[in-house]
Amino acid sequence: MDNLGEVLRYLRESDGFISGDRISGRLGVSRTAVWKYMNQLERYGYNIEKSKGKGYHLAGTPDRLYGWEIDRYRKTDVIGRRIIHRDKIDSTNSLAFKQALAGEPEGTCVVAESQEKGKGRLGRKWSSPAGKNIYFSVILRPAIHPSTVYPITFLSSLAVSDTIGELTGLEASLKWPNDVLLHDRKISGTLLELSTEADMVRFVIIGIGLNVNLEPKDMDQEIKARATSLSMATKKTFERPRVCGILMSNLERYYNLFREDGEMAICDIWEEKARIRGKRLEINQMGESYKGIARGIDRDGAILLDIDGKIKKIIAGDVNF
Ligand code: BT5
Repeated sequence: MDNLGEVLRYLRESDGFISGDRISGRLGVSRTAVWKYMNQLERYGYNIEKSKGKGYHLAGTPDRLYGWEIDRYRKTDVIGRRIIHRDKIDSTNSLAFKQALAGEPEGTCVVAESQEKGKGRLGRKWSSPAGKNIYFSVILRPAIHPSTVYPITFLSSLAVSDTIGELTGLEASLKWPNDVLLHDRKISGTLLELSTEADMVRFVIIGIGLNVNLEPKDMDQEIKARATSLSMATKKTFERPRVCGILMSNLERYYNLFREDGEMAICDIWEEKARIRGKRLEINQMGESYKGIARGIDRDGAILLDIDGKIKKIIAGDVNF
């Protein structure tokens, strides 16, 4: 894939056409090999104009989340250094989990154009139509105790919210525990899955769904009234590889902070950004409903709810809108 990425770079650098000779000289491969790369690019959906006298010209790029397209925007050392791309998948989290079990190193990402069984928390579904959004999962291997893993969800939401800010200038809001909202509608969710061994985390999978060019007509009835996307909020379309590259970069920045300064640093930033202290909330947990005033986030990611003067610590649940 490296040579293919290089060929694309040469095509993009040249304003008009670039000759087969030049490419073969720069890559140190035959002209027949260059011709084969062009055919390969066409199979991936690139529009290549071929002229006998002038050579090759890149006339169109497909809207696809290929790793080498994401690489153009990704400023990371670890997250995304290997990207597994699929057109269709059951769930990016499931494949990332399998890869991690088989020893895949930290940073590998699974990215898909569509998911047939996109997963939310607690067996819920993540609506994942093709070619519209970002569905991606990254394998992390932090050397931490399982009890400190939960704030990784917060670092993911923070990375998503910074990405939205960078791309649109809009301020997203954070909703406990894993939602990112824009204009009070859900635009992104994170699903954390982990594997542990004795007192250690073996690996964590962060799975992020981010609605990018999703339109109301693409939405299931269930989410129509509650979901939004970057394009719905701004009336613009976005290059998904760019969105993904920026997201990976922000994720790595927060992950480094998590490793260097610990989970509390992440919880503090999240708590501040979510402006959760003092908010009156109703939280559902396993069918029980609790009303109270949020007093903050504990270092394990739990919310501290003040119910008539008594603090209840809630580890997992959903805040009602
Ligand atoms: C989440 O669950 O928000 C976690 C979503 C994680 C999805 C990613 S996609 C890549 C990776 N691979 C996977 O298989 N999953 C991860 P939860 O808090 O339980 O929210 C689920 C609820 O959000 C659903 O019950 C719907 O109400 C709503 N929802 C579903 N699809 C949505 C979408 N595309 N946009 C906005 N809301 C959606």
